[in-house]
Amino acid sequence: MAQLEALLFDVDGTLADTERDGHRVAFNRAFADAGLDWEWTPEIYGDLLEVTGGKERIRHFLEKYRPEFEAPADLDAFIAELHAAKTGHYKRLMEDPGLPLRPGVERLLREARDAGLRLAIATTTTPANVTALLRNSLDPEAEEWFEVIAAGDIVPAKKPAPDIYLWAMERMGLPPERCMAFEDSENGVAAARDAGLRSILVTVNDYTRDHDFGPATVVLDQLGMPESPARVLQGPPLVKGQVDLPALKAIHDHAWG
Ligand code: XBP
Ligand code: MG
Repeated sequence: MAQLEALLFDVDGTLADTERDGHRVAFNRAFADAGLDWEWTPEIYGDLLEVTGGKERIRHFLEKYRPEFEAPADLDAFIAELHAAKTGHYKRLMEDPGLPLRPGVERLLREARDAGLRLAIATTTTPANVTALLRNSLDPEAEEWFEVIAAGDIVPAKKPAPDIYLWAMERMGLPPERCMAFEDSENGVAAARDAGLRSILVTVNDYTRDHDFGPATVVLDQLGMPESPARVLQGPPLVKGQVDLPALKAIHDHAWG
């Protein structure tokens, strides 16, 4: 039986519900600062989320929603500058008003650390965003909880490509059968699956509830807390209504048989 050694966490939508009230607001503030009349409503943003990566998302928006936009000669530089401004707004939003972690995330991270499980991040988002969320919503030293923080442009292709998961496992010197991925979206599940991970736990959110999570081992509405049990939407039942260490082992065993 494959021994579970490491938990690899996606960030946006998984550790916290960062998209609608975090990233989306930061994008709109950067657009306003640049004098652009681009307003990403929650609905438009939900559609744009099919493309991972903020710079890639801006380019996708122009192609799909603003084909008439007279792009500057160096569009890459224009997008990069806009995205850097957005990242600045996101950092400030994580500081004030801040954004809470999803239910059960801090509980599970602390339990896993205390039990000696290795922790890593595997995310499409910009590294500075991971720092801002972890420091403000978890612990000022929380980055040190993670052996590897694999984020953003560190790899050539973003999710659904498997690159970010392969990079994280390579840095940890671990094979897929000793790792479990925590995700929120079909892009993330596809990335984990194509990196060879079979042990995949999904917690859905309002943007991803209707995604196709076929390859996931278990799909939940949240990780669960004693006062608010998790609901299993797909996969084996949880004994205690929350994802705790025994549940992680059962899920991993279910995935690897
Ligand atoms: C989510 C993403 C990111 C964020 C925006 O990443 O696709 O692009 O939406 O962050 P994940 P950036 O779910 O893998 O954590 O603007 O920094 O890309
Ligand atoms: Mg995500």
